[in-house]
Amino acid sequence: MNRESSSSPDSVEFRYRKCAEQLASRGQDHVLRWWDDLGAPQREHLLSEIDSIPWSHLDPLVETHVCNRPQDQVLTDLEPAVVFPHQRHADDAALYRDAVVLGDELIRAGKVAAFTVAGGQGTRLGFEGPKGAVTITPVREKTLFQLFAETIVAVRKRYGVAIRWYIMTNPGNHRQTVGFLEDRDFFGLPSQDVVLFSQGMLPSFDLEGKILLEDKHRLALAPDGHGGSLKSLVASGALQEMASLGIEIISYFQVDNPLVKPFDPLFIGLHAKTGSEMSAKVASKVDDLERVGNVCMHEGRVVVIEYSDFPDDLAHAKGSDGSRMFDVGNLAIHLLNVGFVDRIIARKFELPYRRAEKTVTWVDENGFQRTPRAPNAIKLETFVFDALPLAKNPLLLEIDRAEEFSPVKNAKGVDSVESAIRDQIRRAAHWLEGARVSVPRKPDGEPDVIIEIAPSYARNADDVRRRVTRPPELYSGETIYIS
Ligand code: UD2
Repeated sequence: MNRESSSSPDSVEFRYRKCAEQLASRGQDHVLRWWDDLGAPQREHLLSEIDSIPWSHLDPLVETHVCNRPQDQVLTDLEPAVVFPHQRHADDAALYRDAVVLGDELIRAGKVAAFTVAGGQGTRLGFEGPKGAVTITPVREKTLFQLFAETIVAVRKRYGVAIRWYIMTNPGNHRQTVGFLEDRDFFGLPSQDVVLFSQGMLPSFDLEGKILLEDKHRLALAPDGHGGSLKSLVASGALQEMASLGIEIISYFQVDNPLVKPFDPLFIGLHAKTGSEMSAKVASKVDDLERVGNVCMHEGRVVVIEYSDFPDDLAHAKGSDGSRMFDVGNLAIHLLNVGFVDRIIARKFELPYRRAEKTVTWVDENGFQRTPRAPNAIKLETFVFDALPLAKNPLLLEIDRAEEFSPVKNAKGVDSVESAIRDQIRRAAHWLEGARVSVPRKPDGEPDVIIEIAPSYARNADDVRRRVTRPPELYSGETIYIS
C-alpha cells in the first residue's frame, strides 16, 4: 500500500513546512496566513505559485527596487540617436542594395526565425482572450495571429525554406492561445514549426515590500515584462533549439502590430553587414509626447527611455533648426542574434529590473478583497529594449510608419482596431497606386474602397507591382479582397 507520509518531500505538509521556513526568512510568511481556511486544491495552488517565484532574482530587488526607488531608472545626459535613414542618400545606395541581397540569402538559408511576444495582458484594449485573437483585417476579418501565420506561410513559399515561429504567451493565456491556434490548424503552418511557451510571472508587492495576495490562495502575480521573453527563450529550450537548427537571428515583434514586416531583407541584411547584435526599427515620433520609447544615446550607448520616464523638457526640446531634438521612437521591432541572447541571458541575466507603481486587487488582513482607486503596489518587469545598450554595434533603421507600424492598444481612437484597419486600407491603396491602379478617393483624400491584400498575394509594394500586369478598375464604395 502506498501512503504519502508527511515527511515525504512530495507531501503537502512537508512542502508547506519548507515553504513557511523560506518565506519566514524573507519576511513574507504572511502569504500563508489563510492556510487553515484553504481546501486541498487551493493549498496545492498556493504552494505551486510560491515555488514558481525566482527568489534568487527577486531577493536583492526588494530593498533596491520595491522599498526604494532604483537610482538608475532615470538617466540624464541624453543625446539624440543616430539612425540609418529611410530615405537613402546616394552614398548609402550600394550598402542598402548589398544588404537586401544578404538579407535574402540569410532568410533563404533558414537563419532567421520569427518571434512574437504575446504575453501582455491587453488591459487597455479590454478584449477577453489573447490579443492575437482580435480580428483586425478590413475585409476577411482575420485575426492578428492569422495575419502573422499567413505572412510566414508566404515567406516560406517565396524562399522555399521552413521557418520557425516562436510565440511567447503568459501562464494566464497560454492554454487559450494554444487552443486557438490548434483549432485553426495553425493557419496552414506545420504544427512542429510553431513553438509556444509561456513567460514567467513575478509577485506584486505593497509599498513596504510585502508580497500581495490577490485571493487567500493566490498571489498577486503579473507577467515579468517582455524582457522576460528572452529569459523564457532560454528556460523553454527554444534558444538551444534555434542554435541546433542553425537559426542565427531572431526577428522579434509585438502581437499588436498588423503592419509589421518580420522578414525584411534590408533590415536583416543591414543588421548582419554592420555586425549588429541587436537592431531596432525606429520612426519619427508623431508628436513630442507620443507613447513610444525614446531612442537616445547615453555615454556612447543606445538606450531607450520609456515615454512615461522621459523628462518633459527633453520631449519638447528643439534643435537650432526648430526640429524635435529627441525624435526617434522605438517601434518594438527588433533583430537579436541567438549568440547575443545566450551571452546576456543564458550565461548571466543582465537586463535591469524596472519598478512600476500599479493598482492591484488584494486581500487585506481581515480577508476582504479590495480594489483600490490609487496605485497600491509595486510591480517589477524587464524590457527587451534594455538589451540594446548591451549589444555590440546596435543598428537603428528608420522606417516609414505608414508601411510598418499601427499598434492596437486601445478600445477606441488612437492606436485602436479602427485605426489599424484604416492604416491597412491606406497601405493597400498606396501599394496599388504604385502599380498604376487608380484608387477612388474621398474628398478628404482617404481611399473610397475597403481593400485587403492577402500576404499570399503581396507583402510589399514591389510584390504588387510585379503581380499587377493589367491594372483593374476600382469603383467607389467597393469592398475588395486581393489574394
Ligand atoms: C510598447 C513599448 C513602447 C513602444 C510601443 C510600440 C514598453 C514598455 N513600451 O508600449 O516603447 O515601443 O510598445 O507599440 O514595452 N508583453 C509581453 N509580456 C509582458 C508585457 C508585454 O509579452 O509582460 C508584450 C505585449 O503582449 C505586447 C508588447 O509586449 O505585444 C507591448 O506591451 P505593452 O502594450 O504593454 O507596451 P506599450 O504599449 O506600453
